[in-house]
Amino acid sequence: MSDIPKAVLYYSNESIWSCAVLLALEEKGYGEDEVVLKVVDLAKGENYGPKFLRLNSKATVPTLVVPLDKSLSVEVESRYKAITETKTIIEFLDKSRSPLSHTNTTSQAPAPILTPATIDFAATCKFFIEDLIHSEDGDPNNLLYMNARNEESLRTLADSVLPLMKGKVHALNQCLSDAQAGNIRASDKVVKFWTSKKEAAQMLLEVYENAKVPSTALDASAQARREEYFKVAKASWEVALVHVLTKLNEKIIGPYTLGEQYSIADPHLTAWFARVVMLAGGSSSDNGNVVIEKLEKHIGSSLVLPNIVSGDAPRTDAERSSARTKLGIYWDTVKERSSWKKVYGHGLH
Ligand SMILES: N[C@@H](CCC(=O)N[C@@H](CS)C(=O)NCC(=O)O)C(=O)O
Repeated sequence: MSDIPKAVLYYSNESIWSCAVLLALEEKGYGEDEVVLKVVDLAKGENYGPKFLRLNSKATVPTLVVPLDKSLSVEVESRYKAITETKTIIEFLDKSRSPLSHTNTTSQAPAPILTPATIDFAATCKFFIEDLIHSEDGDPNNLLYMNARNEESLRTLADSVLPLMKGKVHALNQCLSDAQAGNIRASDKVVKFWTSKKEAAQMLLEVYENAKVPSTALDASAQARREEYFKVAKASWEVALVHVLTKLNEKIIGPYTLGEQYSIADPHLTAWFARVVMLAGGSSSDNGNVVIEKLEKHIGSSLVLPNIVSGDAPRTDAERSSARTKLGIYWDTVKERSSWKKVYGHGLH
């Protein structure tokens, strides 16, 4: 069995969408030896190297490289394809391990089907994943980079994101100079891609590098860039994210996204929510009420999540959880699962 080509997950622990896939692997009962895990160091810009770009031209993790169906025997030379979107990776993982397909596994864990069985639920699931959790308004990486709306929080943020941003710019500069010197071969398209990524990263880098300088001591253009940064940060946290949180709190059926059963939407929502809570100063030991309070405090008065009014239809898990909002109940419910403990047991990331 060890000779059979295995799927390889390229991931990073710091990557929120990688965490969604790690949650899904555990929920689906994949054994440790079924998928090979390979770390991609984003702080060293490993995702931008030509080798990784050949797998995924968007340079993102998670990326799942799977042997093609017909190459599952050792005699046939293996052929692979790369799946480069979290949504598609989780769908693939859901389909690839079913109660009837335990052939290549050492895991005895059940293989629940996470994809909704009805057209209506499939549409609702798609709405949660695409229109809310993976929407531009809720982009957790943007929320990370824009997690400062005043000078004090900008100084704190810079301490945590500077190494990553510097590593990224350094790696992109290296790729560009290697290509120019002819040390590596890169198409015009790839050079353009590196250049645009570098420019975007450099703009943020400049704001973080100046973080310790008071506004009054900045030159006019650096001051304008900081003002613009705060404007975008405010819109991201106080308008766009509030919209997504409010919709989620309204639409989650409860206690899980689609009701009583854990579904394919849940690894996405759990990872997304854990990241947003972490950015708002929450921790893995907080309960559902505390994380909502911390979110409301961090975001400010624009976030008001309505409590579930007592007298609503009784919900078993809601009764078990003391949380007062649907998102709070969601937090308390997913925290009990082994997937959560495996991925976030040592803290949010
Ligand atoms: N749409 C992609 C987004 C993946 C993504 O944004 N990945 C981030 C980490 S969570 C990444 O690889 N960023 C690399 C970089 O910005 O350098 C998905 O859903 O898989």
